[in-house]
Amino acid sequence: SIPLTARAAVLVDFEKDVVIATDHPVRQPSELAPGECLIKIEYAGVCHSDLHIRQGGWGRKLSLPLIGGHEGVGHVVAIGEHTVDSQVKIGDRVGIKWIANVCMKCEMCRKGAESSCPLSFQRASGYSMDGTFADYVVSYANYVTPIPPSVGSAEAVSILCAGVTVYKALKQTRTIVGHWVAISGAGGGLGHLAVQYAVAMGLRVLAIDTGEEKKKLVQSLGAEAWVDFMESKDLIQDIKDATDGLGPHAAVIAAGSSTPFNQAILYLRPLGTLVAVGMPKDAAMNIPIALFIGKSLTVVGTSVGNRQDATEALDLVARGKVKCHYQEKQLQDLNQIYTEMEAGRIVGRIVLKM
Ligand code: 8ID
Ligand code: ZN
Repeated sequence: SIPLTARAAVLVDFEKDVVIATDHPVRQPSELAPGECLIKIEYAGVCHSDLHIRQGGWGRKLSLPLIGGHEGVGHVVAIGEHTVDSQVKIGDRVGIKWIANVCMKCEMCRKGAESSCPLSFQRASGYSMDGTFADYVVSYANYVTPIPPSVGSAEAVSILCAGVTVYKALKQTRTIVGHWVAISGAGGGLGHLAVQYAVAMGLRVLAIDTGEEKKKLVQSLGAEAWVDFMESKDLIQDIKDATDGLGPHAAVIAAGSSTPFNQAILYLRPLGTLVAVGMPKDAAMNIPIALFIGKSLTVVGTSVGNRQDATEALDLVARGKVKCHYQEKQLQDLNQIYTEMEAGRIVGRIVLKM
């Protein structure tokens, strides 16, 4: 049976910690609209985007109170009456992604660019609707992601944002086997998964981040070269030196700061591609136009991925090519986790066991 209230981490004020409520109302099965489903969350991953949102960094027009979180795995416990052609049934284990739902009808959706569906921006988990930092979450029966039976929920959860995002980003690097790709933010949640997807794609990885622990992690995951952005005296030269003197063929920037974007323009090999993933607030890319043209660079922005990208990203986990390195915490630790994340002290990902 579904309880009337349960736990949820509620953002009520951008200036304050989130409130860990124990008596948050749970939408009852009879209250679900057609197409909606109720999911009992087992694990929720903590993404830096949640922190940007929590701090009001992506705008303060969001309607509060808001429950954050957009990586979730749990079981379907109810489906709205009159839901047609539901892709899931009660008891199924499914994942919740950043995009909670799209229209499936517009030009972008028809092209598979679901993250660019104008509707999807109104239906983002933990942003424009309540997200996964709760025992129970309402989502959409035809948009949740089935989790492969062989993948544990804790291993799967961060693939639903971090994994799918970097997998899709790497697909847009215009690289082939043997090319160098720089992963900036390589020791973080997105970055450490990017290193593994890149290796699985046959790319040579140059990892950029800071600190011994992150260095050890990315090297264990197959990064061939490492540059510490805090210690390097000449980051551009060090990166070029590590990649045949010419610089990497592509760079995936998965750090929430503008500096690494601007550096990539300088160190990329001619004909190189910069794939922008990190979303620092109020930041702009500084691209010297003559250099951009002279090197014939490409700059690509990318936002999460579509349902097929999510399925493929999970499949690579099921096949043992990619493994999320996570630390398990509790919902009540969320404020402390945000403090650690802000300080850049988290290696890999943090997942909350609900
Ligand atoms: O769809 C998208 N585009 C998408 C999806 C999900 C997340 C974008 N994001 C964005 C987040 O909003 C955030 O801005 O990607 C960024 C990274 O998210 P994350 O992986 O969840 O953050 P993290 O775990 O804190 O890792 C960030 C890493 O970047 C390093 C830090 O040391 C940390 O390990 N870093 C920083 I901050 N500055 C750096 C620099 N100058 C840097 N690494 C290299 N060079
Ligand atoms: Zn995310």
